[in-house]
Amino acid sequence: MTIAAARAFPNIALVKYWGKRDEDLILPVAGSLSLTLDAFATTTSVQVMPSAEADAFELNGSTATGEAARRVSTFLDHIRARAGSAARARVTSTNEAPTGAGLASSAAGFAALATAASAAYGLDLDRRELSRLARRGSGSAARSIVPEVAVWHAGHDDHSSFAEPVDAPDMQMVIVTVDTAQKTVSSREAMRRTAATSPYFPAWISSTEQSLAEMVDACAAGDFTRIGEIAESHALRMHGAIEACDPPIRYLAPRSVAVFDAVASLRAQGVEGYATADAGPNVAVLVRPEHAERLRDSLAELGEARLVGPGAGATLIDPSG
Ligand code: 2P0
Repeated sequence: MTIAAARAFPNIALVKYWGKRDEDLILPVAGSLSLTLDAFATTTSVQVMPSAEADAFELNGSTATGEAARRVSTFLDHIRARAGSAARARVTSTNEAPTGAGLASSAAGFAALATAASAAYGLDLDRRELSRLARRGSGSAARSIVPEVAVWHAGHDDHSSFAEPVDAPDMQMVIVTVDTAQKTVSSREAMRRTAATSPYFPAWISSTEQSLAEMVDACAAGDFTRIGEIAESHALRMHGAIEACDPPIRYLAPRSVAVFDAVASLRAQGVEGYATADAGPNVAVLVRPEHAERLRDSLAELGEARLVGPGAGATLIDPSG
């Protein structure tokens, strides 16, 4: 095959990935666990072009240059090395996430690219191999290969660091967009700074290992309340470690904090949701399916609130469609 296309969705971590132990292989300091969404898809097609002199990357209808294009080419180099090919490729990608909402994620992007490009270069990879490959583009992409709830095992080398599905109870999420501005410090840079300067980083690693073990048990037990409690406190620990950097980084905005407070007060009224936030001001609220619409309606005054459910892993689609 010389042309292939794939679709993948972003994921929201309930136990977060924050910090690398190997920058080249993208091995994390600890494992993580996430929910793949059923919205904000990225669709990517890859055509191998044996006579082209360079890779070409088009994102949302515009030719990408600089860092974004370099990351795609470096990623294709891993696939070319494995496929024994020197041929360049044309990569065309579109994502459905609203610009700047923090969901136009590298996770969906590299999961779709890994799936499409490996097929276009003639590699036949199973899901575990695709997860390991996607990880080389962006750590969190390892999880977007997997449907619904994924655990990413930290591992100790390229072979042992991959995501796989875990059983979990039914859960939904409300994504509350409080700010659409681009973040000022990338996750990649902020992870480095946290590892190098945050006095809380060693505690972050050990507490993440403990949270992950507890989270995996809570998922297996179908204990939604415990899953939510771990997710919310764990997210605030990540932001605590990040805010303690030198110079400091703060991703949460006053309106993000207002959403956390509103979620706590809704909980006291019997609407069971738990808030989490990534490297930006927008908040994702994990919610029991039976409480989802009420939670969404209650949070709509604080930002655009969208209800999303568990989604599919990365899948090949018809390149002509
Ligand atoms: C996560 N984030 O677990 C955490 C929580 C953001 C906050 O994974 O450097 O874009 O490409 O491996 O995957 C964002 O990190 O970083 C991320 P790289 P990535 O979802």
